[in-house]
Amino acid sequence: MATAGKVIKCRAAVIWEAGQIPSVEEVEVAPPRTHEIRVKIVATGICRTDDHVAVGLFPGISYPVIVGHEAAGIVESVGPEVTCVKPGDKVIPLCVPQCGECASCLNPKSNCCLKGHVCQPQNLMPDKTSRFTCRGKQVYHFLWTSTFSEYTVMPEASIAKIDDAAPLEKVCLFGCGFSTGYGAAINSAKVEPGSTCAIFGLGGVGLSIIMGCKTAGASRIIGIDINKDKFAKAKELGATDCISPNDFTKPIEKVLVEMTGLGVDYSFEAIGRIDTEVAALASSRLGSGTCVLVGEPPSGSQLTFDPRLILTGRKLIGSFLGDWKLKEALPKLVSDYMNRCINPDALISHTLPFEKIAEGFELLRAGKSIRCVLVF
Ligand code: COD
Ligand code: ZN
Ligand code: ZN
Repeated sequence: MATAGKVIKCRAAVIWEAGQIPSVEEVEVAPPRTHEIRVKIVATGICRTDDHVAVGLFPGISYPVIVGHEAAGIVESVGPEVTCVKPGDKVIPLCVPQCGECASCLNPKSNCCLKGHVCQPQNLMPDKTSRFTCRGKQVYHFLWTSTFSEYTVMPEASIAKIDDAAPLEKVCLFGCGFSTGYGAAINSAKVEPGSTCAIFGLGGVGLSIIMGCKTAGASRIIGIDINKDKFAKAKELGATDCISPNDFTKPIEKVLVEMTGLGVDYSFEAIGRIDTEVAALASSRLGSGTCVLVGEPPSGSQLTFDPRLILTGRKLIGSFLGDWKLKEALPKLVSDYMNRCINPDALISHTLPFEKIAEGFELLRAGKSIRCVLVF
């Protein structure tokens, strides 16, 4: 392309400091270096984690920063030694990389790539420099994705090539929310046909867990949320019951045990709160239930609970980005979408032009959106 090897000036949303929502600016994006790829982002969803950075709740972040990690786009140019994609390919950025070489990538049971942000918190490219500048200042990267920019640069490990026919303004959700929730049910819990499930939190992630439970053949799927506006969509996607803790005087775990006899076979926490994590564990079935933690509580939180809850046969497990090895899993998930086996389209409650990103953040904070997709 005519822009290959050159600095590109384009729109991006910069968070200048914690406590500010992203502001749309003109930024300069340097060309990709060795093993890097520059991508034209076509569509990007807003995830709660992006807001955590805006609010200042995400650990280890340097500002100014460009966030965004749930997107789809087209390769504009590639740096030296890139082999996995070429200009023009449709791609999804990976907020958890798959380098293919580290101990986690070589372990079939783990997707926690040791080069990723969880193991090595960093706001810069692997060579410790940034490709972004704005108003003469260096701007930091986020999760090696920074998709709230019309053009962004990412390492080869953080990109998956997808079907040329995929609609980018829809499949962007595979980059985070849908894959996180759907995989928690399918891969982490391995929900079985005929089982009972409880999902705490009916945001985009919780609703994707519901879709996973339904696909796996669960017979009863109970959604729990304090915002009853979420119930209609949860039922449309497969929840058989929806309840609000605010409608009961007794603890919600007691309500769930009474509803199911001994508790649910699988409980999921998709809120990111310590109290609901303990409630989810206590709602799982005595002797055989599994509780899956999906939501990330504020940094520094400590989980405490009566150990008898697990000594009596319950299992407590965690799920990280749906336990997918994303580089190899995303092309298949997108194929399943193209073959109409899975369909997260219903999660998209709003589609806005990129310039209206502040409105997208307001919708998220007001609990009015499930997923807001921004299109460039
Ligand atoms: N009881 C019941 N429901 C509640 C409560 C409560 N006390 N508090 C909030 N809720 C509900 C809200 O009304 C809302 O409907 C829902 O919980 C949360 O939904 P959202 O829309 O805010 O968030 P999601 O679904 O987009 O994501 C939530 C997670 C907590 C899963 C997410 O922020 C997270 O922590 N992800 C895990 C970490 C991870 O995998 N990160 C990868 C990159 S993001
Ligand atoms: Zn996310
Ligand atoms: Zn790795």
